[in-house]
Amino acid sequence: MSSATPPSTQPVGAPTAIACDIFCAVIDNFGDIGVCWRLARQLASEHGWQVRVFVDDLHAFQKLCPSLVPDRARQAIGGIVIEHWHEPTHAGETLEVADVVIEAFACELPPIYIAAMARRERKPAWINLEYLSAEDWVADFHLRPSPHPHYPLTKTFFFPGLGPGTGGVLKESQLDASRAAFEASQPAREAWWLKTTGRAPPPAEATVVSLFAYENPAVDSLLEQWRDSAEPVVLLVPEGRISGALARFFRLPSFAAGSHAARGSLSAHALAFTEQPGYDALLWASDFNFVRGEDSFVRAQWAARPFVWHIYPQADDAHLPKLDAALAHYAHTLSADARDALARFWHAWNGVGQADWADLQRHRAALKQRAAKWAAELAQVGDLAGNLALFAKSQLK
Ligand code: TRH
Repeated sequence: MSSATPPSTQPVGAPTAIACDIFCAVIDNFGDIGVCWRLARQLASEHGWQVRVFVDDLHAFQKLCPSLVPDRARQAIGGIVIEHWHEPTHAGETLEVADVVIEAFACELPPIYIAAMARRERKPAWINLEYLSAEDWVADFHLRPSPHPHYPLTKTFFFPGLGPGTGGVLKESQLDASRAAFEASQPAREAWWLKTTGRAPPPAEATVVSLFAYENPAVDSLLEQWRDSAEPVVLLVPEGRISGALARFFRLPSFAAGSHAARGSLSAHALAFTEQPGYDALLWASDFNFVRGEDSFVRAQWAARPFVWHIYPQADDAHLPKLDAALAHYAHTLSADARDALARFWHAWNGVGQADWADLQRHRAALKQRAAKWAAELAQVGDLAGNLALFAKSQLK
């Protein structure tokens, strides 16, 4: 039996591979490093690039990549080099400039690194990877060049998005097949439930909900609605910022990983935060996913199940137009009734109005259908890593 690499894939780290440096400053939570790490893994495994990730917070990183050693200055995981980036001037153990330099979310590159980029005979492709927004203006700004004021260098703005003309969102080439395999395999799902909750899968009539969210005042009423619902609701809650509300509701001192609790129709399991690739199975095991920020929001779309988005809150409610822009893409083919119910619920979950679970559940079948169709539509925009690799290579010619 041959274990040869498929013909289209270049082996990771081959000498001729494109070298790529990704710089990531963690603002908070896990989305900054979550997006960078996912991108790094995909550029390495699917495009054969030689990737280095500079990240300033190895502790946040370790949560989604447990094999990382937080006090190590330089290490390699899965063929990807990880450098602890001591912002702002540090540029790694040795100053090597890559072919493709990705500055994530407008974090500033070390000045000595920029100076070295300018000295390099073959100028690197310099990309500022922006945050995801579904707003229309994104397509106009995607791939706009920005010449450096002093150096002969041009930085290009790369905008993820949900519509045509944007950079798209990250999607691994094997993702749909992995989801289909999980969905098709009863033993795989049983094993997942046992490993993750210590219990067998719930009965078919139960609604399984995953809950990954920031602190949210709407959760108290929602927990009451689930407690009082006619059908059983099984809640899967990764340990984190919403856990305190669960503890209060169940009158427990904490709702740490491994905890189980029940009230009325609601039973809840607190889950350990998994390594990043493991998060998808939680979405696939659930009927309804509550997600947040950027990366889990994208994963919920690929999971092709109805979901509710807790958008990252910004000053002056600047996030609300972004929420509506995402709804405009996602919900536009739903009936007016279903679209309004979804918008009401998403708004309520983001602080505007009252979250009414029964109102949303009335449209469950339509939402389920839409979720699957949307995943197919979104795939038409192309995968971000592929789009980025294509653009970067066009710059290196
Ligand atoms: O953690 P987030 O809220 O991240 C962010 C940050 O706040 C960031 O500053 C902000 O700009 C951005 O949102 C919009 O949510 P997000 O983006 O979903 O990132 C969470 C990551 O954690 C994602 O990659 C999935 C991963 N994850 C795991 O690896 N294991 C888990 O068990 C869970 C629940 C998540």
